[in-house]
Amino acid sequence: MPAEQEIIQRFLEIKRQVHPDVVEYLTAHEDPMIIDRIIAQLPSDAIVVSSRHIPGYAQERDGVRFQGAPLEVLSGGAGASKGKSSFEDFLSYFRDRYTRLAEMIRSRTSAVPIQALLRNPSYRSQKLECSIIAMVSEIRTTTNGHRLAEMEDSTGQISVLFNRERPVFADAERIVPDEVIGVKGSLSSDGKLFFAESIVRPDIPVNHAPYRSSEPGIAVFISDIHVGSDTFLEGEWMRFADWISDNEVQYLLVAGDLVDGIGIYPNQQEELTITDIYEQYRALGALLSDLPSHIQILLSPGNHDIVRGVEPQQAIPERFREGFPSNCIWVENPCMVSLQGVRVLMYHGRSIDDMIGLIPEASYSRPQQMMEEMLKRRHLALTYGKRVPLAAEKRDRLVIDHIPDVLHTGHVHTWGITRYRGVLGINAGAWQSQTSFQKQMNIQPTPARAVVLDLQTLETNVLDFSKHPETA
Ligand code: D5M
Ligand code: FE
Ligand code: ZN
Repeated sequence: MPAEQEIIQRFLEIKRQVHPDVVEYLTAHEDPMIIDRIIAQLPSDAIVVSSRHIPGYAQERDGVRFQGAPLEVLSGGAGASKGKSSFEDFLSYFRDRYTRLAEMIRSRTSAVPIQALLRNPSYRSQKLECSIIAMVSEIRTTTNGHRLAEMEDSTGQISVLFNRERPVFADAERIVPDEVIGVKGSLSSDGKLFFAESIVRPDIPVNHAPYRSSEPGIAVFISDIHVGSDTFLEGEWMRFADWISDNEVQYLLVAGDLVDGIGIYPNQQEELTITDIYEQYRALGALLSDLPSHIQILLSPGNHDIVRGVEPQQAIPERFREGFPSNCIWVENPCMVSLQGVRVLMYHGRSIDDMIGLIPEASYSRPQQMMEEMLKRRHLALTYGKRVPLAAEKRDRLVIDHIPDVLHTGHVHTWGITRYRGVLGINAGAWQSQTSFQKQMNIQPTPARAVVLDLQTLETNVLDFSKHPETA
C-alpha cells in the first residue's frame, strides 16, 4: 500500500498532478503495478490524473467509491504479510500506529507535544488548559481509586491522572494499554502530573454515512466452523447448505476458525473427530463444494487454523487448499474487501478476549459492544503482550484507516449486530456447540446463525439453523 506522499511524488516525476480521489483509491489498493499501468496509459495531454485514467474501472461513486469487479480484495490478500520481525521493527510498528492514530485525533483537537508542555513554564505556573495526544504505555488504579496512565508521544512522556471524582473517570476506566488517545487537561504546579479533564478517541466521524450498492446483491456472514471437532454442528450446517442453495446469494464470508486444528489447547485430541489437519481442511473443502459454485466464498484464518497465530495472520497455504472449489478466495486476517462497492473489514476477533478482560461491563454475550470499541479506537487489536500475538511490521495493518461499511468478526461464538455511526458490526457466532472448555469458563455460545446482508439497503436478517428449517 503506497503512502500518499509516494503517490504524489510518482506523478510529480512525470510532471503530472494527481486528483485526491485517485490518491485515496491508490492508498486503498495493494497492487504495486497499478501506478505503472496508469502512467503507461495516460494520454499525453492529461495534466491532472483523475479517476477516469484508472484502467478498467468504470466510475460509480459516492465521494470516493469506485466500482470495478463486483468483489475486490482491497487489502490483506494472500501474501500481504511478511514473516519474522526484529526489535527495530517493533519501534517502527508502534511509531506507525502512533502517527496514524494521532493524525485522526489531531483533525479534531490541536495538541501540544509533551516535551513543549514540560519545558514551557507557563503551562504549570498558570495551569493553562491544553491537550496532548499520546500512547498509553501503562494504566493502573491508584490506592485512592484514581486511574493513573503513563503516556508518551514522539517527544516525551508524562503521568496522567484521571480523578475518580471527575466526569472523565468513566471514560478512563475504558482505556486499554497501547491505545492512542487525546487528553485535555492541565499540568500540576510541580510539572510531574497531567490532570485529565476529558478524553478524545480517533473514532468514526459522527456524520459518516455508509455506502450502499447500486445493484442487487446478497452477502452471508459466518465464522468459526470448527470442522474436525466433535462439537461441529453438522446437521445444522446441512440445513444452512440447503438454505443457501435455495436462495439468491452472491457472497459467503467466513471470518476464521475454519477448522478446529490440532494441539490448539490441552487434550484437544480427545474432542476431535478428525485428527489430521489436512483431513480437516479436506472435509471443509467437501462441505464448500456442495454449495452453489456461483457463490464467491471468502476464507480468512483464525486462531484454530494452520497459520501462525501472530496477527496479521497469513492466508491458509496452498497445500491445505486441496479439494476446495475454485470459487474460494483465500485472504489474510484481517483483510478489507469490497462487495459491489460495500467495504467489509473481516477480522477474526481474538482481541475481544483481551478487551473483555480490560473494559468494565464487557461480556462474551455482547460481541457487538466490542466491535464498537474497536471502531472508536480505530484499531482491531491494540494491546500488546496479552492474548493476541502481534507481528511487528513497518506498517500497523490493524489500524482501521479506511472506514469500513461493515466490520465482520467471529471468535467469541455468540452472535451480535450493531450499527455504530453508520458502520454495521456483524458477529454471526459459530457452527460449534459448547465445548468442555467453554463450559468451564461459563461461555454460552449461540451457534448455527448466519447473517444475511442486502448490499443495496444494508438491512440484515439473522437466520437460526439450530431450529427446524420452516421456522428458520
Ligand atoms: O474461541 C471460542 C471462545 O472460547 C471464545 O469466546 C474465547 C474462548 N476461549 C478460547 N480459548 C480461551 C482461553 N484460553 N481462555 C479464555 N477463553 C478462551 P476459539 O478461538 O474458538 O477457541
Ligand atoms: Fe472459534
Ligand atoms: Zn477463535
